[in-house]
Amino acid sequence: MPRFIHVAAAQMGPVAKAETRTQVVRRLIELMREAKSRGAELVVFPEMALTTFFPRWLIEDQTELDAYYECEMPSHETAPLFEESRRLGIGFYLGYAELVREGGTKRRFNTSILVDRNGVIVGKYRKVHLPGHADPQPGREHQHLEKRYFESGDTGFPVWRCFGGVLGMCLCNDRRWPETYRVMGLQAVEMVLLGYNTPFTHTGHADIDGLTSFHNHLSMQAGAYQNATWVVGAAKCGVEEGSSMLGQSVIVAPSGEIAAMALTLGDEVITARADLAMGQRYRETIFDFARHREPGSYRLIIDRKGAVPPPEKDETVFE
Ligand code: CDV
Repeated sequence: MPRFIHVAAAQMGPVAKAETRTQVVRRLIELMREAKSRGAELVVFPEMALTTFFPRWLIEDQTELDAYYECEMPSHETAPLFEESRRLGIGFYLGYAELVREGGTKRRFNTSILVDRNGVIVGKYRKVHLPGHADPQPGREHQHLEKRYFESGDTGFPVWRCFGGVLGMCLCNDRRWPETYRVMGLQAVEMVLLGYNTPFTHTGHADIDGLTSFHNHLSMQAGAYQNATWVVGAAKCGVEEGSSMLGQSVIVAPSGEIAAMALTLGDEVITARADLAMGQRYRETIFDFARHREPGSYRLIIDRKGAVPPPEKDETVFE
C-alpha cells in the first residue's frame, strides 16, 4: 500500500553577514508558504539556515562568535516560523548553530530539528561528521573551521516515527559517509532529511573540487539506493560573502533516481510526491538486510577510526 507524503526542499540563496535573524526568518516563511501552496506537508531548509556560513572566518571575539548561535529554539526571532508552521499545518526541518550552557561551560553543536505540522519540535540531531580544521589553513581564501566552532554531535543517528513514516536527519558532510545512512537504514528509515553548505573550493585540489556537483549527488543517490530510503537535500548556495557554494538541491527516491532538482542558485522550492513505502520492495529483495548482510565479516574492521594498513609484502604469487 503506498503511503504518500508531499515533501519540499527549500533551497536558499546566500545569507549575507549583515542579514538579521528577522530578515532570514521572513525569507524562510516565504519559502514555507510556497511549499504549502504547492501541496507540501513537510519542508526541508538548509544547514545553518539562519546565518551566513561563519566557519569560513577565524572569529576570535567571543561575543561576535556567540552571536551566530541559537541559545533557545524557538527564540523570540524564530518563533514566527513555528507559528506559520502551525497556521499552515506544515512541518519543517531546520539547521542552525546551537549553543548550550552546561554549568560554567559552553558547548557548541551544528544542529537540526524536525518540527511537526503543529509547530512542535519532535526531533533534534547534532552533526557527527565535522569537516575542515580547528586551525586556520595558510594560503586559503576561505577557511572551513567547523572543527573549531563545533564538537561532534552526541545524538548518534536516531530515527523518528512521524509524518506517517520513519524519518531521520543528518547535516551536510554527513551525507558523504555511508555509515550515516546505514545506521539509519538499519532502523528502517524511509526518508532522510539534510541541509548543506558546500563551498566549491572545499578540498583545495582543483581536480577533486571540479567534481563537487557530481560528488554531491553521488553521495545522496548511493545513500538512498543502498538503504532503500528517500533523501531530501536542501542547499544554501550561490556566492555568499565571496564564497561560491553549490546548489542542485535534490529529492532522491529509494531507487537512487532524482525525483526533483533545483535549477537556480537562489531561493527555490522543489517538491515531490514521495511514496514512503517505495523502499519496501528494495528492503525485501536486494537490500533485505536480515538475509544478506554479513556483520560478522565486517566486525574486525568496522569499529576502527582510521583505515587498517594493507599487508606490507605483496603476497600475490603469479605463476
Ligand atoms: N558544511 C559542510 O559540511 N560542508 C562540507 C564541505 C566542507 C566538504 C560538505 O561535505 O559539503
